[in-house]
Amino acid sequence: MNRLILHCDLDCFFAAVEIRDNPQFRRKPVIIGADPREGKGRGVISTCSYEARKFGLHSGMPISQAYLRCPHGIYLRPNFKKYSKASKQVMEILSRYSKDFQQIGNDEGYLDLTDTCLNYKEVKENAKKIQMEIFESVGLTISIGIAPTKSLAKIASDCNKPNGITLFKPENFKALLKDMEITRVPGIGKKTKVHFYKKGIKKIGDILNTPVSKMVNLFGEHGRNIWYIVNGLDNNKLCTNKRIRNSISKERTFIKDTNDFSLIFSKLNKLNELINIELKKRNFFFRTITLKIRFENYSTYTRSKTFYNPIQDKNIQDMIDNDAEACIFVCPMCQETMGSKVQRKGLKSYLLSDLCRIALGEELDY
Ligand code: TTP
Ligand code: MG
Repeated sequence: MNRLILHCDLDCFFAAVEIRDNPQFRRKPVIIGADPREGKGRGVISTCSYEARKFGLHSGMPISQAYLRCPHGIYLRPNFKKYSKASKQVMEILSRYSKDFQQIGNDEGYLDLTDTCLNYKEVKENAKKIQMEIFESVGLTISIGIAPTKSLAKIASDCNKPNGITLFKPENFKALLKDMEITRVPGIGKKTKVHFYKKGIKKIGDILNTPVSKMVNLFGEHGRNIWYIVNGLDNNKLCTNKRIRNSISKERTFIKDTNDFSLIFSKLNKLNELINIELKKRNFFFRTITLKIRFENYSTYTRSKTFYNPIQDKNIQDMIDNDAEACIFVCPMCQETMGSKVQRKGLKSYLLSDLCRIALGEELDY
């Protein structure tokens, strides 16, 4: 029996919440992220409305570049409390449509309706009901992909954004996929794309026309996984466990580039204090510390350290200080420029992950 999997993904989530609450922003380029400071701003775009995307703006783009392309846009700082509330409301609605529900991040989820719906007509009706209910109760639009596997459903939900419903049936999905860019496939990003292009694989059809053995020869196990995905043969189940929070992070961008290490470390210590307060408040232990640094050209490096036992240690400050130093000095960019003046610009963040609660087995819901 073919499975009926839905992938539901809110449209331009953060921006859509702001537009919902400020109808005067409708049909305007709305950009959520750092303050653009008339082109001199630091940081990046979190997301933007579809009108802003017409100017080439997208998540992760430096806000200064966004301002150059779209100076008349409406630039807003994120309001996470509001987004978190909307996310919870949406997830609650989705979870009512099937006991097999998996939330991904704050604005996506999978539903398995194989046991609930008899045919495609019914599953489409359910998708429409979901869209209506979310629009009426939360005021947001959501795009839905329906397919026999999770990965295909994810590709499908992206095909008719915003507010679309896209159905891939076992008998037609290959024909629908064949002319699409390979970057539509989960697992092929900008970097992987280059390797595929070098071997002449540009469209999903090129993968479909390549034998799996050749995909393995060319790209190893990753090639095999990609081949399985586009052929609808990956059989990943939904992980229906309650979401467990497994990291806490804080990050800041300096207003001006800096290579003043005392300033960098004092900022890092402040972030550390904030994280420690949160750890204590929630009674978390952790095993891994990750540091992230971003340079003036937006190249970003992360370095992690994992401890054998979970810790929640007052002296963690020292460890973080030492690791910060290690992190900064192992950055390839620093190694390249060692000896000459190192342009270490803008320490951005660090996070603690692999959190454990002191009461073993207890899950944290957030
Ligand atoms: P996405 O679902 O990736 O993006 P989106 O909902 O804004 O747009 P789309 O219609 O294409 O689905 O991410 C959900 C939210 O997560 C997004 O609204 C803002 C946040 N986010 C960031 O803060 N930074 C990022 O780099 C990305 C990708 C998302
Ligand atoms: Mg989304």
